[in-house]
Amino acid sequence: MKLYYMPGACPLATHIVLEWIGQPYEIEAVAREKLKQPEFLALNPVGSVPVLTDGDLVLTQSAAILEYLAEKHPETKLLPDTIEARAETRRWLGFVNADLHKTFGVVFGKASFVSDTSCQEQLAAGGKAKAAQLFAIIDKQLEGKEWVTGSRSVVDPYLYTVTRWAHAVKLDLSGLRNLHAFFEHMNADAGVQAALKAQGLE
Ligand SMILES: N[C@@H](CCC(=O)N[C@@H](CS)C(=O)NCC(=O)O)C(=O)O
Repeated sequence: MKLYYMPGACPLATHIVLEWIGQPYEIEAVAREKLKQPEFLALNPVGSVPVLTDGDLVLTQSAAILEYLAEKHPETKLLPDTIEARAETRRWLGFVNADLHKTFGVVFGKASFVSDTSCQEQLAAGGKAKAAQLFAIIDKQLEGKEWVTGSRSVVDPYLYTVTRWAHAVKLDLSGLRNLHAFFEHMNADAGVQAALKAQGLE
């Protein structure tokens, strides 16, 4: 099994899950300029990471990859047993992937949406404001919980990854004490620390 990644980007969530699984795997860093070159586009026509290969399987899209790993390793219990609990996990996976992550796509990728630099700044500011609203929602969900859904799941490393981005863009998360506690608890996790170290992010 091999994970293609860029340090600190969304594949960090998959990387943490691979650590939690505890089976051998490989990683390969992809330079940003290589993403849109034919060799990498043959793996992922979108030209983005993560890509996970497992034998003949070439899988893209974080949510699909995370669910694949959880289903391949049911012993990790990263997806729960009942259909109701799995639906709840997918709800929060969708929230992090399609709402939070996508909003950061606007902040980090502002230049790909508009060429005018003042419009880019406006777009990034709007994205950050939207992200702050979304973090407030997940902070509420984390009330009284160590993990987003109450038990450890594929959602947690993904939320951890996007929370790192929030810190990188100096998003004001003060007051979101549940999110802060979650972040500290993830920072102390051995699998998280191993993935950060492997990506040169300690
Ligand atoms: N929908 C994809 C989005 C992947 C994505 O946005 N990857 C980013 C890193 S977090 C990337 O490779 N960006 C480079 C680019 O799109 O040029 C997923 O959920 O995996």
